[in-house]
Amino acid sequence: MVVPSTTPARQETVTMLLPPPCPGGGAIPTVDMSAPHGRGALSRQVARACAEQGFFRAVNHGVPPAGPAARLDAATSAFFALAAHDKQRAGPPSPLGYGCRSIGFNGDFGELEYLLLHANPAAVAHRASSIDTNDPSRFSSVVNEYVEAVKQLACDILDLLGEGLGLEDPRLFSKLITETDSDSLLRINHYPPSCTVHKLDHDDQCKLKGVARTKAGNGGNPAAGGRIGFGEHSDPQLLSLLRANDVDGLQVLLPDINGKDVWIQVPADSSAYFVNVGDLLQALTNGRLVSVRHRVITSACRPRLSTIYFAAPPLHARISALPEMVTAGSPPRYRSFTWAEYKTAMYSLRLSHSRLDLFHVD
Ligand code: GA4
Repeated sequence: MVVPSTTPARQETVTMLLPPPCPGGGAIPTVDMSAPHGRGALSRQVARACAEQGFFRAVNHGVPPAGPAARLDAATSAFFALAAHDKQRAGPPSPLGYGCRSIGFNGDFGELEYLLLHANPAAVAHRASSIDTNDPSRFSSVVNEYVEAVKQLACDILDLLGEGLGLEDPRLFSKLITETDSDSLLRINHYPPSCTVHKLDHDDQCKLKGVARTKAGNGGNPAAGGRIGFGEHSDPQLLSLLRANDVDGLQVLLPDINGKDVWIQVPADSSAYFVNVGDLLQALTNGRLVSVRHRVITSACRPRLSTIYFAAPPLHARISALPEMVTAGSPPRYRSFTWAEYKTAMYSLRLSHSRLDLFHVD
């Protein structure tokens, strides 16, 4: 038994106090990317979902489930099934690489293990030899193929957003992520089964000295809100595209009909992509689009596997409100910053910090 330290004990208390999430199917917009009512209607729908919820479920998105996505799931599942010491060859995350429980550099923890990769092919090739020692080039090509497919979908969504918002250059957002030096990431999260019976297996798996554990957790008791897989946060980048297996866990913070923010449970759908607006889109649109807060609470007896593509600009990209988004009644809300500057701020802060507030014009 590992002796718990103070941080997770506090996390556990928080978990126990979480109000139960609302069942969410109805509150989450679903966007049919096959444009059954034409491109104009689709672009308006995408822009509306990103402005009102900062989140939507994309269906009929054109990324085939059996191709790159299935190959990536097989490769990453094989990696997570390795013994702890084999996985630790690809860690610790600094910030990229393999991580177990520890998130970021400032004392955040979650009940998960993960791979965090730069989405650019040279970086993937560099990292692959510590992830798949038998066939690193196969691992690289599986990741690169997936990144190409999901990046295409991200570009389509960003172009629709540009059109829906009536930007002078509707492709402005997508151009930021197609630059060769774009700083996009791919994250694969593996949440172990959360019911009591499986919990000790995962404690053994991590074997990280000094990493705090809860004595008994809350046993994945859904009435107590489950355990925190990945704590509350917004994504810092432009847009995130998440795909997961059929195990629930994702929750988003959305306003109810009275405007009060409530946690909504996102029903699992392995055939869909879940799209999050990130902090940078909120800044570029001067707050018209909202960066949604979300978290993962695990309570299932099956592992949850999720893959998230974080679409980001190059480090030197300057982020300031687009002229179309600034009016006399809506002056610039945030001061201009580069993505590199924003990243420095984000790595110095806890996961749940509303970091865009630091750039708010008073
Ligand atoms: C949240 C979104 C992405 O998962 C991530 C995370 C990053 C990390 O895990 O290294 C951060 C977090 C995320 C924001 C605040 C900092 C940095 C952990 C953390 C505490 C990869 C990202 O880009 O920002």
